[in-house]
Amino acid sequence: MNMTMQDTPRHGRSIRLAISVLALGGLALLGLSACSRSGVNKQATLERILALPLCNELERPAEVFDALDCRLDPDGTRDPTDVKLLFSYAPVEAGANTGDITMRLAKLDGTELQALTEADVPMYLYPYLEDFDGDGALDVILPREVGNVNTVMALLKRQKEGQQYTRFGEINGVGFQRTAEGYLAVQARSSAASWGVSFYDVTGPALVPLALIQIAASETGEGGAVTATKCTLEDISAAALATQTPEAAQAKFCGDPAADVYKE
Ligand SMILES: [Ca+2]
Repeated sequence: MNMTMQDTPRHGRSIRLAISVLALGGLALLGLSACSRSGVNKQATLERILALPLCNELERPAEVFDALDCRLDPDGTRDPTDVKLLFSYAPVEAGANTGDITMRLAKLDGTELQALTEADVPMYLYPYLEDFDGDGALDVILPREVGNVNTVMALLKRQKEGQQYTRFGEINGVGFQRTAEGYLAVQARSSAASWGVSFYDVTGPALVPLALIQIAASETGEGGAVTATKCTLEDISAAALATQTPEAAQAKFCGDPAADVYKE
């Protein structure tokens, strides 16, 4: 499959979102849409899409840019109106250190509804489905790069109305969870003895940082087990500060279960 990425920025971490709704109508989806008019060929298209491996069942690629095209099934059925997410990994030229991953949203008959490109990806990894904002619609978590411990992840949010996805933002951490207040908390390892937990508002059209706390091991017991920690508020947004004092914010965020990073 040839993925032509035009005007792709080759420097920096700039992200290009290429959303083309039905704009690629003449372009073959997996080289198949030209023959998708007849029932027979629709069946063939369906079989070709379903023959792609599920991204979340694939092992992490052994090489940095050696990934297989794959699919995710956010709807999980075989209804013809069901949508599939098809991920293709653009070939990376020798010497290049980033590549592009394109997510295509298609119906089983091959109709392409959207194409969204995650550009300048330093490492090809496989995406998975998770409702990160808790609105009931399964979103896509697309890892961009794994460091020593933390992973940079793009969040592709499924719109509540309609089937489109938008790039919501990017997080970096070991894991994430939603708090009782509906925030997204991202836990990142800062060093061997400290963690950072970032809290985000996920109720708007994009990820909004609210606060960052640091949790450091202050006492260790037998076997290096952490027996006491110190939690401090490192950063807070103006919006979050408008409704509470820094002391109250520190007490709130440090008291959140997401701050229990040393809990076994
Ligand atoms: Ca969601």
